[in-house]
Amino acid sequence: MANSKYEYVKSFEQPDILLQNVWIVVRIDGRSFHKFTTKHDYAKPNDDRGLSLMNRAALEVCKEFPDIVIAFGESDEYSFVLKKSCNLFERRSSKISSSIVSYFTSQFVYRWKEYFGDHELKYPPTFDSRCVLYPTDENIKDYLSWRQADTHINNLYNTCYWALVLKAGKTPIEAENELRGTFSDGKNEMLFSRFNINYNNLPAEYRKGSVIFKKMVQETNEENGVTKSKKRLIIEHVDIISEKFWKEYPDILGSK
Ligand code: DGT
Ligand code: MG
Ligand code: MG
Ligand code: MG
Ligand code: MG
Repeated sequence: MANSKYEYVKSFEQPDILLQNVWIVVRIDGRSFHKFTTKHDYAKPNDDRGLSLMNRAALEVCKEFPDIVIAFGESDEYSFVLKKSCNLFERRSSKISSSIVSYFTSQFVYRWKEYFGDHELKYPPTFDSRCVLYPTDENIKDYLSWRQADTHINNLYNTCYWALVLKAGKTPIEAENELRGTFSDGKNEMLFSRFNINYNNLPAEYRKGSVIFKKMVQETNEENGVTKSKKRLIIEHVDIISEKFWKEYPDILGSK
């Protein structure tokens, strides 16, 4: 029914088209995951099932939205970088961020059993999301470096905190007090001398988070033996702060 008397209400909608030709980051983050991870008995400080489920949901998002050139995840958050030329939903901000977070959340719930088995999902989790724009390659690399530096800082702190609480029998307050004002060196030393933990030997996933991107891989057809190079989505726990990564994979930011 065209032109009903109600149609004027459409004009109340505010446009939210994102600027052209800039990187779009959609960052999603678990809502009240302090509570969610506690209620679901996540291992402290890192739960491999939880991290793998986050990675799987993010991988499915990358498959569903091919404009994503790289994604970075840690803890209860994931950042998806959409290419500058992306024209998904005519670059409408809320449509992009809501579609991505909705798909991520449904994948998280849909695949819960694959990672947690009989450990029941007790209530439906929520994730929030937002779009942030970064104009230059430098800006987007700095954004990703910011998240990866955050992963390291939080993981080092959390590893010390939980060693003090779970292994040294400290109360949460005592552990917090002991860590207040300490620097990286002191925390590394504490882990090594008191808990026999060499921080650098902890899994890279805990220290560096997870990076999803498309990589050229050689694949051999089993039937005819022909080898072809194909672009495949992969998850690696690599350093993206140093230039080495960006030099090794120039296509990520260079892709048109
Ligand atoms: P928000 O985001 O403001 O709604 O509140 P939260 O509670 O989600 O806080 P946030 O996002 O700053 O921090 C993530 C929380 O999730 C933090 O309490 C630690 C927890 N978390 C994430 N991954 C793990 C894990 O693998 N194991 C455990 N034990 N906790 C985790
Ligand atoms: Mg959260
Ligand atoms: Mg928060
Ligand atoms: Mg978070
Ligand atoms: Mg519709």
